[in-house]
Amino acid sequence: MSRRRLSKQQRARIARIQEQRRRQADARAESLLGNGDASPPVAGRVIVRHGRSLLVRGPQGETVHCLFRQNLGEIVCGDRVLWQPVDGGGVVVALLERDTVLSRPDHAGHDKPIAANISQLVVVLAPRPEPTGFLLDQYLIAAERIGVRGALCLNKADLLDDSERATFRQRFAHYEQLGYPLIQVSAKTTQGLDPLFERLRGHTSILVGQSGVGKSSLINALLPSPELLEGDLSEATGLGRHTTSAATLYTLERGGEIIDSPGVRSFRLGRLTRQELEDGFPELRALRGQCRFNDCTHQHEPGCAVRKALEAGRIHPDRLASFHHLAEQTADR
Ligand SMILES: Nc1nc2c(ncn2[C@@H]2O[C@H](COP(=O)(O)OP(=O)(O)OP(=O)(O)O)[C@@H](O)[C@H]2O)c(=O)[nH]1
Ligand SMILES: [Mg+2]
Ligand SMILES: [Zn+2]
Repeated sequence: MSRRRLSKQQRARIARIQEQRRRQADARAESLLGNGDASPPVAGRVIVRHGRSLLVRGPQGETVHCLFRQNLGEIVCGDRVLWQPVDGGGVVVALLERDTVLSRPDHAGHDKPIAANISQLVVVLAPRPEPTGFLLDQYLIAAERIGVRGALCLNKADLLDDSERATFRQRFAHYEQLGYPLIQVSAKTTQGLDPLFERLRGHTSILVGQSGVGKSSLINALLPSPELLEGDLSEATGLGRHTTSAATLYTLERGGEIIDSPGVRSFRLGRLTRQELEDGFPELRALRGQCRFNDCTHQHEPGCAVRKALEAGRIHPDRLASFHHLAEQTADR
């Protein structure tokens, strides 16, 4: 039997089990609602989602475990909802409109939301694991596309001496020129946290990046009581490490909200047209319409404003390389 056939059967089996669980969850939610005293629904904010249950923050800041009606679609961390108090918990009965949503395509190419109602995306980088510029660029394009601020946080400054620290920062200095703030910190020593607090104030920010760069450690350092982070929100790996398994929202005492997210190896953007891709690069967007040919690929065409800017040092070669790489992936459109 071919591998493919087997995995198809497995997929069908998984789909059946999921559908069964979905129906069971729905039945549970409905029966809880039926037993309730029909008090009016209240507003809430989704703190974290674990499978078919949610931790929701209510109007008084209290948290309540909620089931949800399964026809509401994908509910994620940061969502605003209406929930109905029932015996020992709640049932989410409505999903309110989102300001923004960060998503990524699943295996089938459908957009899957990761977090909602964010206003800032902070890409966390560290000397170890070695950063990949391509991943960084993909995240910043996602931020541009959903219309939220992008920023870079260089963590683990304590691993570097003064000159290495300057070199590391210099490596990303061109992002600052593009309007993405650069903040160098150490979650371990808490060095540099004040500028980060300032940057987070007034925003709902999501921390994203490779696994192990220190997103959870940073949130730990930013929160007054670190123990808030532990418990069921992160799971221990065999290596004695904690790796985040679900996006989780925290409120900062000094203002703002911050979402921890599971680390990734890669972040795929959905299908984008060339135009949409160019819009994701502020430095390319600024040159819109200035190439001689309006379908210029910025590779070898005469009169290319982008190549001219590259030669003049106004566009970083790595950024243009990312663009070409992504343009290839998104094919001919
Ligand atoms: N030296 C040093 N180590 C750090 C710092 N921040 C985090 N670490 C360490 O880096 C490792 C990974 O930290 P995490 O906070 O779990 O990283 P993460 O980005 O949340 O990882 P995922 O949840 O898997 O995405 C841990 O061993 C931390 O102790 C730092 O500023 N300096
Ligand atoms: Mg983590
Ligand atoms: Zn061009």
